[in-house]
Formats: sequence, C-alpha cells, structure tokens
Amino acid sequence: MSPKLLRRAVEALDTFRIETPSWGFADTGTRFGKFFQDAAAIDMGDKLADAGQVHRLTGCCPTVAVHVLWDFVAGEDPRKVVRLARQHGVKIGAINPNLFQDQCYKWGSFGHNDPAIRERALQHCVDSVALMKATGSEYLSLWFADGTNYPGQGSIRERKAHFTAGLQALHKKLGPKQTMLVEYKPFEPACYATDIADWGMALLLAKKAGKRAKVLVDTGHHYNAVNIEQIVAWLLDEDMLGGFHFNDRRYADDDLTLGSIDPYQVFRIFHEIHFFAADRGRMPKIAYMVDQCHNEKPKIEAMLQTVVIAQELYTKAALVDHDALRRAQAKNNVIDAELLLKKAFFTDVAPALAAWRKQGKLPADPLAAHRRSGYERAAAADRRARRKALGLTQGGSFA
Ligand code: PSV
Ligand code: MN
Repeated sequence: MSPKLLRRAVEALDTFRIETPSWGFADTGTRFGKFFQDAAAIDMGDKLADAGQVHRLTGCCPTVAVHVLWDFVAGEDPRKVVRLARQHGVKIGAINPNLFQDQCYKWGSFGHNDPAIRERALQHCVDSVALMKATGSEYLSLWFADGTNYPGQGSIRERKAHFTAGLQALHKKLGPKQTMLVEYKPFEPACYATDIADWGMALLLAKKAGKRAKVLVDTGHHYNAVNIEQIVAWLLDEDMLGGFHFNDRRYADDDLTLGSIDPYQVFRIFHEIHFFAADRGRMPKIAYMVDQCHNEKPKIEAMLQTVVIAQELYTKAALVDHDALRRAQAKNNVIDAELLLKKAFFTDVAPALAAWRKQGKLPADPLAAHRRSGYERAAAADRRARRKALGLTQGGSFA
C-alpha cells in the first residue's frame, strides 16, 4: 500500500464510528425458539459491560443503542443507566421506543384505528424523547411493526394519514439537536401490507414530519435483489439519509453478521457515501449502527467480527479513485469504471488497520485479544451463577 493510500485509509478509519445494539448481547432466537448461551447478557449491566469490551478492543464503538422496554426499568432514574454506561467506557446512543410488544398494539400503534391507542403510542415516543434528554442521546430510532395481514382488513390510506399525523406531532417534541429516524421494512410481522414498507414511504413520511426526521436503512429490510446502494445514493442526494442498521442476510431479515454473505454490497454502500462526500466536499452525518441477532455465534465475538468487517469495508471504499472514476464515467468507459471499484475492494487494508490500531494503542487483532482476555469464560461463569441465584432457568435473560 503506497504511503498516500495508507494515509487516506487511516484518515477514513479516524472518522468511522459504529454503534452496537444492547439487544445484540442478550439471548435471541427465531420465532421457533431460543438456544441459550451461558455468557449472554442477563441485564443492562451485562449488556453495557459487553459493549464496553467491544469498544475497548476496537476503539470505534463508543455508543450503545438501547430499546426502551428492554433496557430501562419503569420508574427508575434513567441517569442510573448513563452512569453504568460511563463505568464501562461507553455512552447511550439511539433510543428505540417499543411499539410492538404490548397487547394493545395488536392492530397497530401509530396506524391503529383507535385514537386512544394512537395517543398511547405517541406518548411512549414522547417519553422516549425525554429519555433522549436524560441520557444525552441524539437519535430517536423508530421502527413500527404496524400493518395488516389480509386484503381489506384496514384502510391503507387512513393508516397512512394516521402515521403522517403521529410523526408530525412527535417531531414537534424534538429538541434542536435531536433527530428522529424512520425505519422501513417490507415484511414481518405484517404479512399483507406493512404501513412503512419501503424507503419511499419512509422518505415521504419523514419529509412530512419535519426537518429533523430522516430515513434509517436496515440492510436486512429489502427484498432480495433490491439495489440498496442506489437507495442510499438517492437518500444522500435528498439529504435524507439518517442512519443504518447493519446486518447481512441470504433470504429475508436474517440478522446475520455483516458481510458474512455479501461483503461487496456493503462496500458498494460505503462507496456511494464516500463518492457523495468527495463530490460535495463534506462527509454527511450518518448514524452507523449494528442491528443483529447472531443466535448461534458467541455474542461478543460476532459483534467484533461485524465491527471489524465494517471498518475494513468502509476503508476499502474510501480508496476508490474518484477522479479516475469521474473520467471513466464521462467517457462511458464501463470496464475501467467497474475495475476502479474492484481494485479498491480487493485492496488489502490490513496495514492501514494495523497502523490505526497501533496509533490508538488498540490490540492488533481484536478477536484474538478478546479470546486471550478470558472475558467470555469469566462472563459465562458469573452469569451462570447469577441465573441460578435469580431462578432463571436455562440461561434465560430479561431481554
Ligand atoms: C425490526 O426487525 C428491527 O430491525 C427494528 O430495528 C427493531 O428495533 C429491531 O429489529 C429489534 O431487534
Ligand atoms: Mn433494524
């Protein structure tokens, strides 16, 4: 790697931060069941300790996304969680309200036909904005499970109107430094019509809600063959890309570790961001977050794998020669244009990562350092004993 490229790669690494999700450290499963892990987090203290371990080893995960109902105890001072995070060397990141778990949401939350339920959902989000203030979080991350299962079940236009009104009302509650992210997903749990099914719907609703609403792209929330980087480029161009939930999938929203199936797609997403930044002379503000379940892999190892591959792919994408790409595009030189992307994708960025880690006094290999540290063994022993004492059978967790 030439010194010039190395510098460029290290600069890219300097600016890249990715948020881990609290729920990625606890036991998760499929709708058919859960397989438990002894070292999985039981409570918020464990989740933050695990997130702290990931940040200590990688140096690029200073914040942790939290899910309101899973991570905060009702009636308890949220600053307790802030202090706990600080103890573990991390901060609270995106606040995720939960509008899908309670029985009242059987027919929807913001899209429900009963105004009382819509009001309740809105109030939960307003309470979540207060949590943002208490925890110093910048992002309110909204995902709605709302939708219908059968044709004719609900008025699609009426539900759209409810969403528009609800998001506008919520937007009014945001402070000047707070952003709300609107996530879309075409399927699950609704089997017929999800209310915010794709990026177009999310974009429209966010635009109608107000200036501080942006779209969140969860890479798993697309049908196979959808060109995600094109969506990213369009959202960037509209100044409407707020953040990502990164994961990989072979079929649907499989929540596999990032880049395990298609690293080139992640590279192409990052390329669109770097290319946009080069054209505009500024890097857009984007919340990079992980949203994964990794049911079979050890939780922290899976998170480390994802974070490291994200760093690698972000760095590779920063190495595309934009001037040469513009020239190739101007001449409709398809082969050279494509080869420029491939060249960057196949560049070995290990020397850049090594230099960046050395400069930050980080371990050269985060996964190996984690394995050597004995953290996993100690966590498993401690959590096994605590589960026993708490009467939690089979490694169950509170999340
Ligand atoms: C829904 O599938 C989703 O992607 C939303 O972001 C939720 O908050 C998260 O997963 C919960 O695991
Ligand atoms: Mn998500």
